[in-house]
Amino acid sequence: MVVPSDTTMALESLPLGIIPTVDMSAPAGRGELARRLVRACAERGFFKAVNHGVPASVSSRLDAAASAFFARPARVKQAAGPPDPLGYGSRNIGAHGDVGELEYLLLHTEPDAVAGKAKTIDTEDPSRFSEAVNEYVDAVRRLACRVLDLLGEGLGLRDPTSFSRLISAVDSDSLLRFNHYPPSGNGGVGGAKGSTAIGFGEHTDPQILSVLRANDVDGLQVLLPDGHGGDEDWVQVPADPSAFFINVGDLLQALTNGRLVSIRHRVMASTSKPRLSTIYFAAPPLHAHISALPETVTLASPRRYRPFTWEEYKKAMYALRLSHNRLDLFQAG
Ligand code: GA4
Repeated sequence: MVVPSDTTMALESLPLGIIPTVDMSAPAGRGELARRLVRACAERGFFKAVNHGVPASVSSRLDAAASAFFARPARVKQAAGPPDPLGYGSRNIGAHGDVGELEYLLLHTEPDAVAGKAKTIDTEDPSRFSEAVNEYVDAVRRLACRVLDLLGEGLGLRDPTSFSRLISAVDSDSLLRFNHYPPSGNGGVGGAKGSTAIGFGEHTDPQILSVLRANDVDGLQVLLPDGHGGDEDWVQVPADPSAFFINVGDLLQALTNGRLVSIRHRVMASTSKPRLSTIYFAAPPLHAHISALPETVTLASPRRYRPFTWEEYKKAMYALRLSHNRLDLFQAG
């Protein structure tokens, strides 16, 4: 047996795990962290980030604001809707008949947009809500930028900040989503078969990167990229309120010419306890041109998608069902 004497080799051969866990404090150094992130995003499109640097107080303040909103009477919540596409919604997802066992709140992360919506969300003290959101968005955006810069480095990009610059632009089109899944047992819609009720149907996220955090209730499942779509390929992601779950979005798949993969995921309704999750969808400005970075296009790996703008992509996504494989429409050819 050959034992690698070189530490780097030994670290690189560490198993990825079905759900890779990445320690963002970089105990093995920045280079190794970058390589591990690339491997996780290329082989799974998904990882769990621990020691991520987002203070627990920032997350709990946001959770308190979201829980207070969802605890309000239906009539009050409806004043923050309907989702057009932003705002409060219940059961209906998008405009083409997709439904799930949840209620949600979708916000644009631009501070003026948050302040405007906060008036209908926390009528007593709108600034309490908008401050909690702005503070959280700043912290998760920083985390997303760090991940994207490390991916840029790990992929050997001439400008490793190419991805993070797109999401940190002042006119970035990033969103924040709160999902509240009530228990589906006790005569709920899921009934006796509660665990088979769909909370949020399978889909890929259209943006660049998604950063999710949830309470201690399971439900999130990911489809392994090399799976064939059978039920056995769905992997349950055990809940961990102290971690962030990060996935590659369609745009990052396009920007890396398919090197990093946008995975399909879904949420199954829980039978006993409510699940609360918050997702930051890091997106570029509407006018941003999305085209595979030259370093990712080679003879062996020719250009897979035609260039498009985020605005164009969004138009297509809102015209389609949740589970549609939207990137297929943008294949080069
Ligand atoms: C999926 C990811 C995000 O939650 C979201 C969703 C959006 C919506 O709820 O308005 C979409 C869905 C998501 C993709 C296809 C369209 C649009 C619902 C739907 C059926 C906010 C997003 O950006 O795309």
